[in-house]
Amino acid sequence: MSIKNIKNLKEFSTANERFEGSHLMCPGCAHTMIVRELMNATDDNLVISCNTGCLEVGTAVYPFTSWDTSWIHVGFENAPSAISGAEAMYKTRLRKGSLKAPKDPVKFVTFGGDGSTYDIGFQWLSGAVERGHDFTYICLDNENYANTGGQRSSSTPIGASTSTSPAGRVSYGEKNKKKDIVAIMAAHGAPYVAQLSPNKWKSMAKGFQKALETEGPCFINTVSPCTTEWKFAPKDTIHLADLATDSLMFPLYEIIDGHELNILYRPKNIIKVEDYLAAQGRYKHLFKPENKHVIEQIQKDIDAKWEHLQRREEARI
Ligand SMILES: Cc1ncc(C[n+]2csc(CCOP(=O)(O)OP(=O)(O)O)c2C)c(N)n1
Ligand code: SF4
Ligand SMILES: [Mg+2]
Repeated sequence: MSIKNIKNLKEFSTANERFEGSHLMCPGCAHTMIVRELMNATDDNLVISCNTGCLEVGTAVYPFTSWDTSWIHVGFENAPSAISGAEAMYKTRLRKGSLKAPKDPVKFVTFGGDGSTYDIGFQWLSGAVERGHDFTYICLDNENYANTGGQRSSSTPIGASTSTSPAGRVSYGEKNKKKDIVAIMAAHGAPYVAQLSPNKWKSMAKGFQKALETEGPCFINTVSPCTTEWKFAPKDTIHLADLATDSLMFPLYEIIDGHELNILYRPKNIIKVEDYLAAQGRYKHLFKPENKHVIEQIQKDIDAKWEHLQRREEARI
């Protein structure tokens, strides 16, 4: 693989223009930043499949496309199956000699939102990883079904108000804890699994490069602040990602071969989760006195998870 220069942000951010700025995503949407970070991290030929969601709907409005790569859209849930077929066909044709190996390698990538990844498309993702296809799956985790009006998903954190877990007189919002998709994918024994965030662009680019270089199925969960459903100003997207990583609401780490865990970012000053929550309209009801216990619970869960990750890293288990 050809590794791009990831030392200089200016050079990196204009390194590869394979994803056009013209699209219908909201201003400030992190999905597009994450896609650009992937594109800028590599010169490899890319075959990309997309589940239905904001990214697909906003970047492929017939007869236009924002993608200057091979790009497949299938259903809401089965882009991992589509990419499995493309990857298997590519390898078979190379083996049989009906296709000449290109100068730059071909890499297979799938993008899915949390709705399609954690919930509705999970079985297709699990199957593709279990079969061992050589591809990288990137989940754009904005913690809700944004494209259809901000419904809860199993990635929605406890306390968030969504259109199907609305906060009000009788409810503080989402009641269930977020599913740990990183642990679930690591438990498949995938060779490379990570959680990355676009504000830490160097570690995100390195993680993408590692995944593309690794033979076999790789899974990356990315934090994707959603200006519309998290309810913050579009100019603050990266600030929100900073608050997410510095409060450890989204710890950044990788798991290799299902067991070796490395923490990728240790904030110098860990901030209270309150600061992260206060920056978003979807959590504003938590600051009423009767909901204080929810914030305390979220902080407790974060502290326990951080402790667990550090112990796992130290113990090398
Ligand atoms: C099988 C099926 N169920 C539901 C839908 C409707 N649908 C289209 S996009 C979407 C939400 C996508 O949410 P997510 O995967 O989190 O992506 P986001 O839009 O948040 O990036 C839904 C429910 C569909 N197209 N197909
Ligand atoms: S609703 Fe959210 S995820 Fe969808 S385009 Fe807008 S900011 Fe991006
Ligand atoms: Mg989503």
